[in-house]
Amino acid sequence: MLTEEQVAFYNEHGWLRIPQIFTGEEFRELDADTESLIQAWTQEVMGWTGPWRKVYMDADTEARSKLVVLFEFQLFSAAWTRAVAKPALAEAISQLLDTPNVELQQSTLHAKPPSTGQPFPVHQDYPFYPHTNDRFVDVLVHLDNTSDVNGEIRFLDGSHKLGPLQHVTSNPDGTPCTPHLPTDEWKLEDTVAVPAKAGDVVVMNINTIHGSYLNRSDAIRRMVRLGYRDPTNHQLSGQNMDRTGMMVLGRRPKEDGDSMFRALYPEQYRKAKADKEKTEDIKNEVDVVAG
Ligand SMILES: O=C(O)CCC(=O)C(=O)O
Repeated sequence: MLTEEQVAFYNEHGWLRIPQIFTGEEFRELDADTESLIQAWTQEVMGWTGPWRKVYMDADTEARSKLVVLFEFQLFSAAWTRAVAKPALAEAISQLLDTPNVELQQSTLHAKPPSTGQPFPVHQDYPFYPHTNDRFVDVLVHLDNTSDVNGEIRFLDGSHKLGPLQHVTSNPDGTPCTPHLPTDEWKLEDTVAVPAKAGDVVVMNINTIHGSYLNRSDAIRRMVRLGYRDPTNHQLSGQNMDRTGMMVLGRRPKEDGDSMFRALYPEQYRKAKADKEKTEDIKNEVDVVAG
């Protein structure tokens, strides 16, 4: 359980480090599974795109900069299934979201390869998976110790209070790029460094502005982001839209007009509803024409 001071710190600053949530054999299993999943399923990719790359990196670094990504860890490893539903973690999230019900929305590995691991431009997570309100917490599970050398997470303190901000979403030539905040207005230098130990988690509000520097060390820096929400906080678009998440605490409340079909298969539900409305529109038109 978090203390009142920890919850108040999160509400004030928009982030919180919770030490040693994963320890001992549990941590060793996560560490080993992550390593084996990276070997089996991932490849190094160029990573996030956009004009920020030329501001954050010189030409040579930019050309070499890489990222390793894997989504939905709990679908690849039983140790991760247990980890995402760990009761102590779920209880802590429930306190931060101020809800008895907690739903997992996604999980994403961001691993920065040695020497070239991509920096992250300052951004909010909101544009990647917008929701109707900010009862959404991102949990960064640290698999390695982090510091200035390997690119620890950094926050613009208290920035969650600004609410969702307009992000840059296209390159100068009009092609789409990864959402990030304009580099002339929002600077990584203004952020607070939050170094952490392997096994710690660092949590943040969906609207907290954050980023990180390049990994300059000779070892990989691995972090798994777990997104949790109050199940009545509905997603509007983006990553994992229309995927029903696993409940890790409490129960899914039934809302007005809800049904089991809608809760289990939101995409099919929306399509079926749109088809029905279309059919009804056609029928209405026919009725009008037929007089
Ligand atoms: O892995 C990092 O350093 C930053 C991750 C991040 O920006 C995110 O998960 O949204």
